[in-house]
Order: sequence, then structure tokens, then C-alpha cells
Amino acid sequence: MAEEKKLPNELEGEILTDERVKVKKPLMYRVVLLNDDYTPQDFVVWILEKIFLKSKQAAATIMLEAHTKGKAIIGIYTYDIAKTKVLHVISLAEKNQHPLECVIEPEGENG
Ligand code: TYC
Repeated sequence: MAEEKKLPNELEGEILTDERVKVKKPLMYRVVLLNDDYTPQDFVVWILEKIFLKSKQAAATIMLEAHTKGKAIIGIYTYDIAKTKVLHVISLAEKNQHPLECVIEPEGENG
């Protein structure tokens, strides 16, 4: 009688293990602060401290970079965290009637 060929996963008595674990690095996004002519500097610094957990010194440096150059990178986060922080900024800015804006950009894109 012809021997039946078994597929690899039907081999009797074998313990099948696969040690390879594929872990993909998450895509990362920059949160970029945009300058405007109306939002008070102190409010921008407060936002950076409150939402992005920056020190007063770091917040002031980022605010001044946006103020002088037009924009500044606040930080790099996973998509959900970046998006949540941006929505939080816009919500607080609107509540205080400031036009402050920040946007997210895929990390790796020029800018
Ligand atoms: N340019 C604003 C002013 O002079 C301050 C400011 C800084 C606004 C950074 C936004 O992202 C910003 N009042």
C-alpha cells in the first residue's frame, strides 16, 4: 500500500512551534505647532506644558521657534496619541478664542 504523504502540520508526535514573532514598528507622526499673529505667547507655553508635558523652558523654546520660523516640531508620537493631543490643543484654543493650530505629519516626510 502506498504510503500516504502527510503535510508538515499533520506529522504525528511533533510539537510545532514557531519562534519567529513579527513585531512591526508603529508608524510615527510629528506634531507641528503653527505660528499665528494672535495667540498670546503665554497661552502657547501653557498648552505645551499641559498637553505635551514640556518643562517651562522647553515649552518657551518651542513656542519661540514657531514664533520666529513659522512652525516647530513639538514631538513625535504614535498616530492615536498625536491625533488626541492635536484635538485637545484645538479644543482648548477654541474655548479660549485663540486661533492656535497644530497639525500632524508622518515622520520621515520632509519638512
Ligand atoms: N506669534 C504669536 C504672538 O506674537 C505667539 C505664537 C507663538 C503663536 C507660537 C502661535 O505657535 C505659535 N502673540
